Amino acid sequence: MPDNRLTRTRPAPKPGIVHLGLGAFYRAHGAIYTEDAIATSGGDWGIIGVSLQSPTMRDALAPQRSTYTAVKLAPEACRPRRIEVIDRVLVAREDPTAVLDAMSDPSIRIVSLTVTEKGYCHEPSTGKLNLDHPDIQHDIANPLPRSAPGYLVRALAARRTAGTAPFTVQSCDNLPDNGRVVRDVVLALANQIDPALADWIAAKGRFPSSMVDRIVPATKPEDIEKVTQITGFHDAAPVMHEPFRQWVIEDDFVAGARPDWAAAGAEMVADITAFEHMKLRMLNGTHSALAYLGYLAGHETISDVMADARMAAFVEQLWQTEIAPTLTPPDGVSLCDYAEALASRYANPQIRHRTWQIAMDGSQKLPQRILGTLRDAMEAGRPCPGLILAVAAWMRYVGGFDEGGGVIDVRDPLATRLKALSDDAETPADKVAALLSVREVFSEKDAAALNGPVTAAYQRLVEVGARDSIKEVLA
Ligand code: CS2
Repeated sequence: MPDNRLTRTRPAPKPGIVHLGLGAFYRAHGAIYTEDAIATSGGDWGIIGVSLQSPTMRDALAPQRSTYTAVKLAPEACRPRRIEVIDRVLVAREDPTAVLDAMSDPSIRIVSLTVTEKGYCHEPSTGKLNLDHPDIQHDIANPLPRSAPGYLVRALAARRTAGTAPFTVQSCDNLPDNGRVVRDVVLALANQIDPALADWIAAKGRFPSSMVDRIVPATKPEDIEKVTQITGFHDAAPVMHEPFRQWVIEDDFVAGARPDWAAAGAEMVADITAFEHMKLRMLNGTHSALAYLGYLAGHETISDVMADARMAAFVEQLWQTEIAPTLTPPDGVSLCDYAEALASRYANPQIRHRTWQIAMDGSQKLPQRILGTLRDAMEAGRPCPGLILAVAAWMRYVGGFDEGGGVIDVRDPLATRLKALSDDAETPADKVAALLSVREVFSEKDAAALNGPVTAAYQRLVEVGARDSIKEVLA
């Protein structure tokens, strides 16, 4: 181990939170808000991080006593900061009992999650728990779980048996109404195991929704080098993030117990719906559109995409004529200002956010990012050629070949099936029809409405490519 290895300067606060899914996003967002809240208002809100699958994060953080560097990447400078709010990291696959014990401890009052869309084991088009999911089948039959919903249910069961109040379950994933989604999957799974447990959770549990926002690209090997250069310490797991951050939280916690996140700048509100629609459609919707089209057009990162004037004009058109008209903004927020801020966040050249990274798991993302907007716009009789093109670009992408015939490394829980559907169909029209039949993504009604326009857009992608297809949809 290098002798300049990063380490702690002070003990971690006593834990009050268990966080499932300790990736870069949470370490650059929720963990920093929590550290700031404790610095201002105190409280036993240290964090026990849990990796559900891989030991990588634990192995990187353990030698540095769970501390790490968060680097704020402003266009003009980067600012490192040492984060010390994490107490320890557990690996669920290695020791599920240790995770359940931590979650059952009465001093833990919140279990938060960033497990990505697929971690909820639900059907993206309906939001319902997928009872055929192999991890869910396993978790119904076994007391030591594999899935995030399984951990929540088994730990809540242990608390009920011990006479302890439930913890608050706080989803921090990019899902609409994420509190309701996690509540529904937890109740559906609890009901399979013990209906009385489901009743207890329904009566006593709390599942506040939250809207999270900060652009955090995956940490790359060169980032680790850079952090050593600027801080003098070797950190095996730094996080690189943009300056902007936003967290809007529905203020509904068991016994009102939570860190004073408002002191750190979070917005505590009664209803987050307007914030969440705005963010999922304006930010994540265009992120996904630019990821597929940008990747096909040969752009490596979102800032590269924004440096291409045609692509930048395209995203403006998406915001102004296709997405914003479907939204009612939160009180006091202007969608024009919001779009302008997004354009400069995307263009930040310090942020090397790969189109390939955002393109991951499209089957889980499309419904809430793009398909809802399309449905609303089409019902109102407004054409959406840009978003239609984005759906066609996703179909082209999951077919597995880029425009030069190169193989794409498609990461998606449905990747094999999507590729087979595309490969087995002959013509563009058949490929589009086959992909529209994937009911986890497209409802029957969506598929019928999208078939004609998406087929036409897909055809153009094949004939002229992504950049010229974009030119054709620009007004
Ligand atoms: C991105 C998000 O990877 C993706 O799908 O769209 O992670 C995005 O960067 C964040 O939601 C920004 O808050």
